[in-house]
Amino acid sequence: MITIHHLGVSQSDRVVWLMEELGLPYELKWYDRGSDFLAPPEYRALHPAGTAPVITDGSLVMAESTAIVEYVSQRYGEGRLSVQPGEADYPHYLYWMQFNNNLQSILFTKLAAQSAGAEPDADSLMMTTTLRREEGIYRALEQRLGESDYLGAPRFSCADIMSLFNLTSLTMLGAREVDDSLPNTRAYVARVSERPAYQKAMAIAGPTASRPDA
Ligand SMILES: N[C@@H](CCC(=O)N[C@@H](CS)C(=O)NCC(=O)O)C(=O)O
Repeated sequence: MITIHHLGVSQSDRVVWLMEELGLPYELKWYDRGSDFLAPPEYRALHPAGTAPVITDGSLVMAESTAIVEYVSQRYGEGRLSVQPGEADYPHYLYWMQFNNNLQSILFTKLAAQSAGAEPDADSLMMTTTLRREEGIYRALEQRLGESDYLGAPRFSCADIMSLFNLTSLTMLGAREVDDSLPNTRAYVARVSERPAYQKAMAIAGPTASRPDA
């Protein structure tokens, strides 16, 4: 059985969501963040990358949520929530499976520049590029969701599981709020958040959940 090593208030909640969508059994092992809000030493010891999520599956220890989600979907979910190469929307699926890391690299570049003293609208090459990329990625999101109810295909897929955290919880860390300026994205967040498996997963492991034995 897969063990999800869940770090509180983190994007490892998407692996719980995936398992609930697929109706697969899993064990949840909960780790609280330290007072510095970072992963505790026992979490960082799980995998050399030291990031959440991590899953274990027998002797396999796996990090990086894009890889984990596709691995579980293909190996245990018969690819039901993946988009297959023969499907028309396959290129969209590949693109939107990268949205998570794409957006977070832009966000963290911006936050790093700001914490080094740069003004949000400073006229430096790094800030100009970062702000342009940030604007571009939300423009791409709005355009895609104007054409399709879901990101990776006309139906719900792993690309949606990968992306929602960035439009909800990540705003706590400075990501753009999904407000009236992003109407298609706003409607999408409302639509996807209604899914029973999402609501169940967030009750178990979402940002306001606490460890079951607490
Ligand atoms: N690209 C990675 C990002 C992982 C990541 O940044 N995880 C955060 C939690 S949301 C983390 O490990 N934070 C704790 C720390 O760095 O100490 C993935 O999708 O798995």
